[in-house]
Amino acid sequence: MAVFTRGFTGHRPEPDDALPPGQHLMQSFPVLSAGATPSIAREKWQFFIHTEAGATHTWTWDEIHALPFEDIECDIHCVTSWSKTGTRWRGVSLDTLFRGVDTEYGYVMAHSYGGYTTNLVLDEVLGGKPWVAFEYDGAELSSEHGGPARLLVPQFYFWKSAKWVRGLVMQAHDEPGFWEQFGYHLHGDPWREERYS
Ligand SMILES: Nc1nc2c(c(=O)[nH]1)N[C@H]1C(S)=C(S)[C@@H](COP(=O)(O)O)O[C@H]1N2
Ligand SMILES: [Mo]
Repeated sequence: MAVFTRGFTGHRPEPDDALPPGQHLMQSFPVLSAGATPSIAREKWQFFIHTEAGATHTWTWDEIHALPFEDIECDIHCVTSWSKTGTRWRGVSLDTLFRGVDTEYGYVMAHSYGGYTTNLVLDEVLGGKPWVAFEYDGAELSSEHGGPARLLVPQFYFWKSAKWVRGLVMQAHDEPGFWEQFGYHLHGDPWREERYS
C-alpha cells in the first residue's frame, strides 16, 4: 500500500491523480445517512431477491453465512467529493446470490431497512462484484455504516452502496431510487463524473 505523506488530519482534502475527477482523499470514514439508523436483529434479518415470476429467494443470516465469502479491498467515492482508498471488507458477491435466480429483467432496485432505495443495472452487478458486505476493516460492520449488512458497489458513487440492505427487486425498466429521484445520476460512474442528471 502507498504511504501517504499528506492528509493525516483527514480534514484537509487535496486533489489526487489516482482518484476519479473532482475527488479528494479522505483518511477518516464519514457517516452519511438520509434518516435514522435502523437496528436490525440478526435473528430477524433476511435478504431477498424478487423476480417477475414472483419467485422469492430468501436467505436468513445463517443461510447467507453458509455461502462463500470474499475479502474485498477497494476504493470508495462519495459524490460529495471525498474518496477513501484501500478500504477492506468481507462479504458475499451478488454473482453468488444470483446463481439459481431466473430473470428476464435487466434492472435491479436495492431496498434497505428504513426505506432507502437505489437502482442498478443487472449486467453491472454480475461478474464478480459488487457484494453484500458484513464486515469492515476486520470487524463486524457497525450500524452507522450499514450493519448488519450493506451493499458494496465500489465501481459507482457510494450512494449506490445501500446501507442496511434487505433485498433486491428485479425490474423491467430502470427507475430512480431515493437519491436518483432528487437528481442524482441514474448510473453514477465516478470516472465519468456521473454525479447529477
Ligand atoms: N440505507 C441507506 N443507505 C445509504 C445512505 C442512506 O442514507 N441510507 N446513504 C448513501 C450515501 S449518500 C453514501 S455517501 C453512503 C455513505 O456510507 P457511510 O455512511 O458508510 O460512509 O451510503 C449510502 N447508502
Ligand atoms: Mo453520498
